[in-house]
Amino acid sequence: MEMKDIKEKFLEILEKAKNIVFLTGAGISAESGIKTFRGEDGYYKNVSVMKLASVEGFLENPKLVWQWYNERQENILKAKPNPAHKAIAKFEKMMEKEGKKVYVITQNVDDLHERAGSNNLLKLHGDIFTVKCISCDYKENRNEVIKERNCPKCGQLIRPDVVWFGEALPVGIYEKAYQLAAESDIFFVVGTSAVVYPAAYLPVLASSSGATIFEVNINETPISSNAIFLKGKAGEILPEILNIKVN
Ligand code: BJW
Repeated sequence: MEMKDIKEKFLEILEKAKNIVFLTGAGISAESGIKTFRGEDGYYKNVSVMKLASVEGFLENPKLVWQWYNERQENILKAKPNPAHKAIAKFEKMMEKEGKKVYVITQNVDDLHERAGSNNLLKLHGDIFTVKCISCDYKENRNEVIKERNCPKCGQLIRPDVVWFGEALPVGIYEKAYQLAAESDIFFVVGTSAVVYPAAYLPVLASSSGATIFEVNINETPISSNAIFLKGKAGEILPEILNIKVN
């Protein structure tokens, strides 16, 4: 389908739509200079996923895992929201005036959607600037490179408050995401390889509940055959399809 025809179809569906949901992944932040996980230049290219993103990996080598998170925190602090984050945030405000709701469900632990101005945001995999104790209930959020390694309450190790493999998503967050997907009329899948569950289940659920799926990615994914696929960079495609001017 040509971009012109896709835009027409989008506008036609949008007219009747009440709930529009965006599921985003690492690819949406790539144009802000943040690496993805599974790409050619991705974080998991040289080091095993389980060494960096599992409790077992962390307990085996907390120094290595913390070094990775500190580098990422530093990089995110320097990064700025790109036209894709901005277009979604502007679209939310624009749709609000028409009585429509726009939600973002992100797998990203960066804060670029917040900084772009998205308000209805669910973070499935946690937040890189929050730390928690592996033993007690200590938790703290600080927008900086967090260098402490031990809990000020009990002295045990502290870790990033993110969701690693084998861990449950934050309480109530998946349930809310599930509900939003089931109630969506339009469901955008942006910059995710759609291989990590349960996030990858959301577009499937949305589609089986009757939503139209639009996917924006530089490569096809397991979702593509079931979606209107827009091949290209999120920062270029989203402003165009949403018809939003961003600076
Ligand atoms: C562009 C672009 C541009 C580039 N424009 N596009 C069902 C089936 C099979 C397995 C499972 C299942 N259910 C559960 C599992 C196990 C597991 C899993 O999914 N495994 C599969 C990988 C096989 N899932 C879990 O373990 C989850 N937990 C769980 O299920 O718990 C159950 C439980 C219940 C109750 C009690 C206890 C347990 C947790 C998953 C956690 C994932 N965590 C990570 C790390 C988060 C912290 C951090 O950031 O450090 O999340 S892994 C990593 O992958 C990160 C990401 O959020 C996630 C997804 O990656 P994403 O965003 O898709 O990035 P990439 O790199 O993969 O893709 C980037 C894409 O962008 C590509 O497609 C590019 O083409 C594209 N792109 N530039 C547009 N400019």
